[in-house]
Amino acid sequence: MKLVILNGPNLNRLGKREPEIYGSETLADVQAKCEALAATFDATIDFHQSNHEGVLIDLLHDAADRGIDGIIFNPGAFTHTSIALRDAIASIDVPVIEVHISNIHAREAFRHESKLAAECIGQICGLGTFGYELAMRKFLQR
Ligand code: CA2
Repeated sequence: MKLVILNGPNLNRLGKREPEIYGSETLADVQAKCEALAATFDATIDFHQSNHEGVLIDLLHDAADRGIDGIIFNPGAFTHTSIALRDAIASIDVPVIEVHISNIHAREAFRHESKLAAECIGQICGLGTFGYELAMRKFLQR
């Protein structure tokens, strides 16, 4: 089982500001937890963060070309704006789970809509970084 975990813009700042919304873990902490979980299964993960929409599109295409089994995607604020990322998810056969650390439905109105969720197999939000683990477990039990 090969999984890719993608993180969008500003998630490299995790743990440095707004801990009341996003918690105090850094993205490196999240990566370490995901790698530890993968190690307990026969699984590998590629963990990426980019602030650039085109780079994220390339990583989605690349995951499909490499025969990756599942993608866990926190698209950051691109969630609410990006038709290009929606089209990229629609263009690949790999199942994608959208993950958000915060509960986007309980925040500002502009965060309530996801342009991407309809092309994903599911969305997890509001459960903190535990959402990454839940998404991994969904793929690992398939
Ligand atoms: O809750 C999430 O995981 C989000 O995807 C995080 C995005 C936000 O735009 C989405 O609406 C929901 C923000 C990424 C991280 O932004 C930071 C801001 C301050 C400090 C640390 C990270």
